[in-house]
Amino acid sequence: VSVAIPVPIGSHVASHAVGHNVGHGAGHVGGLAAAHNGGHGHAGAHRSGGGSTLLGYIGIDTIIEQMRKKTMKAGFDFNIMVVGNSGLGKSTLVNTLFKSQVSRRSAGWARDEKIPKTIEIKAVSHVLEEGGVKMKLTVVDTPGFGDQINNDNCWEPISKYINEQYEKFLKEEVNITRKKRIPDTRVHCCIYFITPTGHSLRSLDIEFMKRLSHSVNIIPVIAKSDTMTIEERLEFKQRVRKELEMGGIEVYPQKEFDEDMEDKSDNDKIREAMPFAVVGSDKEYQVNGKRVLGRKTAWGIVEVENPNHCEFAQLRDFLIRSHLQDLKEVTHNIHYETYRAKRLNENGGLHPITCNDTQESNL
Ligand SMILES: Nc1nc2c(ncn2[C@@H]2O[C@H](COP(=O)(O)OP(=O)(O)O)[C@@H](O)[C@H]2O)c(=O)[nH]1
Ligand SMILES: [Mg+2]
Repeated sequence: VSVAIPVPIGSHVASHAVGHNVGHGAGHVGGLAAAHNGGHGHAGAHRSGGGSTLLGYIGIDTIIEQMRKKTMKAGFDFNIMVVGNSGLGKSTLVNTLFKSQVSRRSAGWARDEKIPKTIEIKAVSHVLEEGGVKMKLTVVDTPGFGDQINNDNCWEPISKYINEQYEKFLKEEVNITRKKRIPDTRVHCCIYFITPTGHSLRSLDIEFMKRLSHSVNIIPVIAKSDTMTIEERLEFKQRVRKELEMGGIEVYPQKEFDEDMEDKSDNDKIREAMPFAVVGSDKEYQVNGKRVLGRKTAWGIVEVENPNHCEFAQLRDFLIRSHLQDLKEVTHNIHYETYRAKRLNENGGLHPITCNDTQESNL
């Protein structure tokens, strides 16, 4: 790893502390030299220069701040798909995750309404902002999945949708007048809702995950886990993991994409805890003087964000706070790349794809 050129960059701790705190204020309140070094985890690199103050600070580490500013300005896309039978709490969970009405609740069957014959695919976008960072969140809902008597091939329209987004991106990418920033509608993660039967996965579950695990990041969750006891949950989780393994199904985070030992040990913990047994709710209750999201039952309140009650908080932390960027990267570098390679191969080159859809620029 070490580079063989011994350039004496010099210890710049002093000058850095005085002159280069500008712009770190927002992210690092009270950003003194110590906190700053600690915060970025590069204190070691600063000190390794050997004490020469001749050259002083160059400012390479300000790339982080520069990137932060750009990211804040540009915002980013995050596209999440939910799949599972009706009534498993998909819309509720998405709203719980993002603490807002980003997903419409199923209205229930009206009197003369028939069960839909096919799977509808609905994408709804919202711009959410937190700490000055804008996220364009698109929730792709798949009402009707698994609701028919014969559910053969019900993964097909979903697979088609996922590939269509790759195709759209590819078309933009190979355009001669391509956009500076290609709008990203690719599905970054697919949350698959497992019915809390306590028995085993259904063939529909296996079939879906098997078919799609190579084209999208699948995150299975046990829906409505408040309907199971702690023991039942543990046993069910174990069984699901075993069945996934027996079926040769790799869900996200996939072992083969761990980049280093740190990744591996972080992701091993996730893999051992999967599938997260979740509870969703958009109602608030007062518990010990604090307002919490929960479900009120005859025997008490199930607190959605209490790790002793369910694994919602673990799912949220994993999905948003630790792996959001990785979900995007795996989608781009692995799933999209696979699609792209296949597509360009079967086309024998780029040309046949570019011929339509170029009317957007008004040249
Ligand atoms: N017991 C329980 N009920 C839930 C949970 N999440 C949602 N529900 C309820 O289940 C019903 C269907 O929820 P909805 O989010 O519309 O399901 P969807 O069809 O999968 O989108 C609603 O009455 C919700 O209040 C949960 O975690 N546990
Ligand atoms: Mg719904």
